[in-house]
Amino acid sequence: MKFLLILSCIITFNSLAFSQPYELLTNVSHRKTISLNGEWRIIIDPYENGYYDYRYKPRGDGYFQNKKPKDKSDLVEYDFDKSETLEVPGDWNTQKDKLFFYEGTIWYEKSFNYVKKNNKRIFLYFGAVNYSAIVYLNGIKLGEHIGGFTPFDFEVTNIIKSGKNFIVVKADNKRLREGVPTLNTDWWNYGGLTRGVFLIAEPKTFIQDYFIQLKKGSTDEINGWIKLNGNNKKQRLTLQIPDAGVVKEFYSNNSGIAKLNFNAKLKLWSPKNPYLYQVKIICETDTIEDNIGFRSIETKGNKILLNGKPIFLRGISIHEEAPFRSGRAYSKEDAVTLLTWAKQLGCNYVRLAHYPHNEFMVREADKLGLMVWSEIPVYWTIQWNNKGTLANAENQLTEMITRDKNRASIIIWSMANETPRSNERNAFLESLIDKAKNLDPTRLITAATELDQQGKTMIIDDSLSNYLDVIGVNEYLGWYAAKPVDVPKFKWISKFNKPVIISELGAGALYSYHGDKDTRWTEEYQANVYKNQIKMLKKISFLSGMSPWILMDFRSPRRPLPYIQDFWNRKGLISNRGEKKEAFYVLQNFYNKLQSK
Ligand code: GCB
Repeated sequence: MKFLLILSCIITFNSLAFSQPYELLTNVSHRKTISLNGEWRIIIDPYENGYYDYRYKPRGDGYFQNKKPKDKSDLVEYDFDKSETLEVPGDWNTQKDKLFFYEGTIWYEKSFNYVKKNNKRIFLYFGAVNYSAIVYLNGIKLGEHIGGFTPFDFEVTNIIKSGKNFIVVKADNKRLREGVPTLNTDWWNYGGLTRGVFLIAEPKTFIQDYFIQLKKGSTDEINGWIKLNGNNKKQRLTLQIPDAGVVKEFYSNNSGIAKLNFNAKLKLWSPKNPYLYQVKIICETDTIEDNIGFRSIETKGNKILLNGKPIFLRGISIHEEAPFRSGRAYSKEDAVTLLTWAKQLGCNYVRLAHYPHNEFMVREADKLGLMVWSEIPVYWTIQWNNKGTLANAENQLTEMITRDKNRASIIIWSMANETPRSNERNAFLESLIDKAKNLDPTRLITAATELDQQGKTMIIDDSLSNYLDVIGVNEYLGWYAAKPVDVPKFKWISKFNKPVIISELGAGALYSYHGDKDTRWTEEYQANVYKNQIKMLKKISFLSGMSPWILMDFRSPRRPLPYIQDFWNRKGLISNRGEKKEAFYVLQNFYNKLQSK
């Protein structure tokens, strides 16, 4: 035991050197990758036996060693090679019945062959692991990551070998009071390696990241930076945007950063013309391409301006729930299905709730011309006084913005959803807002704030709004409060001269359950709520947009009502099997009329 303890100390100490993910590589789909997707071996480990010893200390000989008995008398109490499998990407809950409600640790193992090239640096990239991950390659700990919806990577150049290698990941989706999100959410806690896993090969000095966007408020001045990673930091770089006739040269400094600032005559990206330019960055040691749209987004009084002109956001909220098969959505096909439904509804905008969705969603939104609200899971009752919680939220925010800051579709970063008023909350969120503005000075900042109700008057007065560019409010008149028939009688007051988006409204209905409009859960009831909401919304002069709740039914442990919910939140305008409910057409009709105005 003593020996084991010493060994475990050495390993824990050694691993500290690698304990953080590497700086994030962006635009992975345009890099040289080898997919590690497919079948992974798994061990279900509710007691974390593969991690802790019987004194609850991290074991030096944990499952990450992927051990085999040395001889016939050797004791090894696990065997990945004989264990069951799960598909990656994919949540575990919907792949095996026994894992449907599972919350805890599952170990994933993947063996693969690799041919090493001397002049390359190699990175191991995870699209997302919910919620926390500890990652090992060939028995060596690479690091840990917390947060279930954002990517991370590790440099493995010196650990990966030619020949056989194995990766082990301890994925744990235990909910935590101090977590982001915290214990309580209204969506399924899908666990596991929910997005793709890739090896990325790069030259010794490579283009790690870049920010190529129009300067705030401008429609012809590109402002940004390119960042090189490696020893050869000072280089000559060329930026080409062939369709705009742009060929510009820059020099990176000692830190590998080249600042960009130049004018260009551009076709602007908009929902009507979602034009994406091919952008090429070339340095002495590397090149990378991307498809980038250019547009400006600002506010003026209570209006949102896209490319300098007021625009009303005809939106819908979307969870990352897979259409037809259910489970966490992860593929391009999932993204195209969900966003095509939004287009059919007449949307020019989607709210991707309540966490950063996979990259296909924002890339497809770019192509389809849908503006996007993207948010982090700072939801309900976060521990506002906990510094670790704030650092965790800041990290998720940083990873979201780092991955998606070049997507024209994204116009708004959201910091939080329905968080209770307090000074501590404001301080926490102000800190996130500062961070977001620092990382990306071009986009608007929002949050779904709290409302006050006095009789039939709704008052927008949450002091958090002082720090926001656009105010989001969720209201469920006709469902959680007030009768549908009374909804049009409600008046709205805002204490702020800022644009307001109704970021949620809605009602539940089981597809094909029919009755009169006063019977809960019928399609008629839901449609009636939408009709009355529309009557009310038309009268709110300062309204700049809306994203009713929600495009498609989604799984939630808070929704047990037998025969109706069966653990689905039924507020979808479309059922989980892809069937459109009556309310879909009510909203579609309203959006079509708005468009033709
Ligand atoms: C809300 C939450 C959302 C819930 C929704 C509901 O206000 O923001 O996450 O799913 O209400 O259905 O109650």
